[in-house]
Order: sequence, then structure tokens, then C-alpha cells
Amino acid sequence: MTTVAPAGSRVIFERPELLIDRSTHYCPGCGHGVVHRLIAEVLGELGLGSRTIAVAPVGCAVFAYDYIGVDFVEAPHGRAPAVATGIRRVRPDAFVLTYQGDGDLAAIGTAEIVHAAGRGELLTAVFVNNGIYGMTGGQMAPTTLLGQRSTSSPGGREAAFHGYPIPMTEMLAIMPGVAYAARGSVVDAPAIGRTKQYLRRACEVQLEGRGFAIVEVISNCPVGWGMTPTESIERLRDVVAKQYRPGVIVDRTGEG
Ligand SMILES: Cc1ncc(C[n+]2csc(CCOP(=O)(O)OP(=O)(O)O)c2C)c(N)n1
Ligand code: SF4
Repeated sequence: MTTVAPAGSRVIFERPELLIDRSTHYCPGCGHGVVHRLIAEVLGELGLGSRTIAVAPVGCAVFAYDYIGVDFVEAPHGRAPAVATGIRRVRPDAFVLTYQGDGDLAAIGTAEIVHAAGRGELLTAVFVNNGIYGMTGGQMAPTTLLGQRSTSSPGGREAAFHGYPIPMTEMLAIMPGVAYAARGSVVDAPAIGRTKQYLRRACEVQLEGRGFAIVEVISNCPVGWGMTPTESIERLRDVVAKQYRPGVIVDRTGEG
């Protein structure tokens, strides 16, 4: 998009070209839209729009293909990394990106993400962790924090009964095929800026042929959490970010 600024002023923000000009179906305050914008910005800045084949999940982001202006394949039920692997093998020229929520990636799709990372597939994985199954009504996910209430843990998650939250990105980062793993957040503008840097680096890692790259983004689900958007952002900052700490988790790109 090209915006003509009035004389004496400058454009400080505009819709990225690869973010389709359309209202989303996301609830007010949901973090998915922010992550979509960052992906559209990064792919545009790296000139990857026409080369990208992205893979959409189940969950609230199932319609990501309606909002980000690149080619998409829909992969139900956690299979995005497997489908992306197939795309990588038949289209070595393509830039391949997956987008998954935590129910999709860390529950029903655990095997696919683990083995794609283990193989060091040349993929860029975006993992939006809102700690709950948003689309289906706020049930507990593997990432749900201890004490967190959900429609399937109404008294709060208890380790003895439900098990502990699974730190997927740290687990994946152990594997040598994972060239880069980072965790960002949508909590405020500085955090969103850092998340964009992580996403950009995760894309460059693929372009450099270094291996699997993943960026987890801790996000909010005001509806699933039973909160206002403002309360959900406060919880993201005061509770979630203390458990799932943002930052670079592993960077093997300097190892030769
Ligand atoms: C086999 C199977 N089980 C359950 C579902 C229902 N289902 C659709 S989306 C989803 C969870 C999505 O949660 P998440 O990946 O965290 O995404 P969010 O909606 O929170 O962004 C589930 C359980 C399904 N489609 N298929
Ligand atoms: S249910 Fe949660 S994750 Fe889904 S659109 Fe609404 S706020 Fe976003």
C-alpha cells in the first residue's frame, strides 16, 4: 500500500501490502490479528510474498488464508508441519511457513512438530500460544498454566490431576535440527517490535538454509479466558510472561 502523506507530515504506520484489507472474524482484543500483521510485514520486507506457501491450522486462525496475502494450504488437526514438509520436498524454491495455535501444535499435532524439528526441516514455524483452546470454547490445552480456569478445568489446572504445562518451544530447542527458537509476545508495542525481529530472523534462517526455526508468540484470548481485552493483556504481562518468558531460546546459526 502506498500512502501519500500531506506535505510536512510523514507516514508512521500503514497497512502492510500483504495484509488483506478485510475485517477479521477475531474477537475484539485477540492477539492473532497482531501476529498476522507482523507476518505480513516481515514477508513483505523480505520480498517473499510471491514465493511463500503458508500452512494454516485448525483453531481460530483457520482463516489466516483470508487475511495474509500469500498462497496457503489448510492442514487440519496439527498436521501443518507434515504438510509443510511435503511442500518443502516438492517445491524447494518455496518459502514455507506454518501457523498454529497451542491446541493445534502442542496437543493434536505434537508428533508432527517434534519430528519436523527433529529432522531440521527448512521451515519457519509460528506458534501462537494463548494457553487455551479458543475456537472450541475455552478448554484446557497442554500449555494451560497451573491454577488457570478453563471450561474443562473449572476449578483451575492441578498438576496432580491434569499434569503440568508443557513448554513446547524449550523442548524443541534441545534438538540439534532446530537452528533458531524464540518466544515473543503481543503484550505491548516494544514486545511486538521484538516479536517482529524474532519472526524476521526465523525467516532469514530458512533463507540461509540453516534448519528449522520456530517463533512462539504468547498471546491473549479474552473470550476463552473470560476477561475483558484489557484484563487479558494485564494477565499476559503479569502471569503468562512470568511462566513463558520471552526471548531467544536457542540460536545455533553461529555454529557454522
Ligand atoms: C480430532 C479433533 N479434535 C478436536 C477438534 C476441535 N478443535 C478445533 S480447533 C481446536 C483447538 C484449537 O485451539 P488452538 O490451537 O489453541 O487455537 P486457538 O483457537 O486458541 O487459536 C479443537 C480442539 C477437531 N477439529 N478435531
Ligand atoms: S476465541 Fe480467543 S483466540 Fe479465538 S478469536 Fe476469540 S479471542 Fe481470539
